[in-house]
Amino acid sequence: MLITVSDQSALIITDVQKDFCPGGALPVHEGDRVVPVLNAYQEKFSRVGSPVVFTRDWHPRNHSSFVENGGIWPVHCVQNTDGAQFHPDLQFPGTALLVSKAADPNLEAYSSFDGTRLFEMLTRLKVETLFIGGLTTDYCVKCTALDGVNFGFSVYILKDAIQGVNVNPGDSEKAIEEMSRAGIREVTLNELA
Ligand code: VGL
Ligand code: ZN
Repeated sequence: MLITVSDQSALIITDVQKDFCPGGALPVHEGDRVVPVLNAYQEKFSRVGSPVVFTRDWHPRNHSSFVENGGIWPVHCVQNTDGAQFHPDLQFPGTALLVSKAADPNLEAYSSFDGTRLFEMLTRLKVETLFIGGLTTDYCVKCTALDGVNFGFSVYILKDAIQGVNVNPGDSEKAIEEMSRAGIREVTLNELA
């Protein structure tokens, strides 16, 4: 069945940053695999004038999620560093919207709604349906999708354009099950009209 992208849909491209890709500080296995697929999704949304939102993990150097500050992650996506840049092959059109998250040193924020203007941005644009892809399935994609449902959006995840960090084996599968239980549906590029 085809799903139609309308002007009430938004594409959310989550954290496709160098540090989450092979060679980065917190590399996701085959994280860069999502890049060409997300570029193809962007074409579909741009064609009908639907908003495309890019989120980025944007930590201060003293962020509490880093091991040295009591957290669980290696230092990654530090504001204004090379590792925090988007993957160089990811298209970033002039009309793109940018959301930076987890910038408060004392708060972990996996959801792109947490501590940002994303909800206001989407409401102002009269968006009703979210299509969420990017990195990582088991953290940021999952938390953003679940928050999206709680905020009243209809939510799809891009099954062919997400990749998980899998701290424990199977975390991505578990995340997908959790999202499914919350009413989040999966879609692939060829199912989008
Ligand atoms: C993320 C781990 C640490 C994510 C952010 O964006 O999914 N994962 N910080
Ligand atoms: Zn982070």
